[in-house]
Amino acid sequence: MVLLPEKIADKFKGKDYEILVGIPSYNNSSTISRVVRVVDEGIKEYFNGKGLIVNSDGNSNDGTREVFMSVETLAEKVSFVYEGLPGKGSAMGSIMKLANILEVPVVVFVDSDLRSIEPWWIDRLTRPIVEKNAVYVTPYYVRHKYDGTITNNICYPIVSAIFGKKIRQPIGGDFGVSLTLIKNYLSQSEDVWKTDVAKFGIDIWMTTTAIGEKVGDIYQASLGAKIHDVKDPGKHLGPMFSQVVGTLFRQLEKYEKYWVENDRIDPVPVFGDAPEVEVEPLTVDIENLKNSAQKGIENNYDFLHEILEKELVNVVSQTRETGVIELEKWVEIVYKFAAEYRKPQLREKIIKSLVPFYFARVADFVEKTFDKPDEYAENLIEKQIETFRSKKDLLMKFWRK
Ligand SMILES: Nc1nc2c(ncn2[C@@H]2O[C@H](COP(=O)(O)OP(=O)(O)OP(=O)(O)O)[C@@H](O)[C@H]2O)c(=O)[nH]1
Ligand SMILES: [Mg+2]
Repeated sequence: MVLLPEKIADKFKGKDYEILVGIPSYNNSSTISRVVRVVDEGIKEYFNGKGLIVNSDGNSNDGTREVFMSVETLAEKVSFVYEGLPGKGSAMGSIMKLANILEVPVVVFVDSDLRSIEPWWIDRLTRPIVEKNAVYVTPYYVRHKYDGTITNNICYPIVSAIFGKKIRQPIGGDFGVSLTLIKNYLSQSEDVWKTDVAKFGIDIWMTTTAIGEKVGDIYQASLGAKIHDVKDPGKHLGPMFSQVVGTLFRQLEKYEKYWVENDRIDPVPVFGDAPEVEVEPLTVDIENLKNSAQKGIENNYDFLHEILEKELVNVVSQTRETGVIELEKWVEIVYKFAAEYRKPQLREKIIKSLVPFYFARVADFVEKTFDKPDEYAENLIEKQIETFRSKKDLLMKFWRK
């Protein structure tokens, strides 16, 4: 359970904040001051300064909290170290709890490594809630074609094709959330805070809960470019993949009724115009990706043989040989694993042995888009949704077995 010392809330009670902006952090001293400054400007411009800026930190050892507190702001600020499992989700959960105690009508979450945040992001992320009837606003930004590989290869397609809401950045991290939805999140089983929801599973959990609970409308906020501390998928994203996808699979199980019956893909309105932007370069070590894929499959070879149907076993040996996997086979593997994930004793192994296929999928995507413009890559990502959608029957078949 994410606990927030009541006394932190006590200090800020009765102040009638119109907005609370939560910033989770862990060793972000070099980037957090810009985030705080810009957030404060946004609160000044769009909420007359009547906001609270909250830093929920994972006990950083680089002075992140001190930097946060040292920025002079019009809005009030508070920084604390959350309790609970270490991770982004625990940080966010404690912010939710504080917002709930203080009854702040709208909450914005922004990452502390953002370098492209602007004051008007605050407006874009909140106006659909304040002026329309949205309960949840996800970010809509331009990213480098190889930033967001977990988003592009699994989260965006499944949220669209299976959960039925075309949300381009379901795990973007920068969200607007109404108090109504915050209360819904906090009414869910406390046990979720003992799972990967306490870590990087938080974003996909928030998005799929917002969809599955049908609390109200969802919007996307046009934010321009996402520029942040980027990661090479093959080197840094394995653990994040496990946490995000493990949570996504659990949510498929939890909201089974919702998606089994749903056959639509609803567009989700984008609020605001897209400014002209450029993204920063990002290099991906493709040989490393392929090697990690091959090695990972080798290490899980017996297990993969055990759980996969005859047809998919061929994919295993093929991917072991080449280090890449094409889209169709990737979708089949993902669906099979999602269904098998419901067996508690297999969970850990399932996710661990899916990671090398994710590396292989990214490697294939990089090979096919390497010398192509971003628009070409974006089109491919869009097309993937059709494949995930056309194979929904296969997911059902695996699911019912
Ligand atoms: N409090 C806390 N915050 C964390 C922790 N891990 C990550 N965060 C914060 O969560 C936010 C997002 O983390 P990043 O590492 O930038 O991940 P990301 O941008 O979602 O992922 P990529 O798109 O893959 O780079 C940042 O503000 C981090 O400081 C943690 O263990 N504790
Ligand atoms: Mg980041």
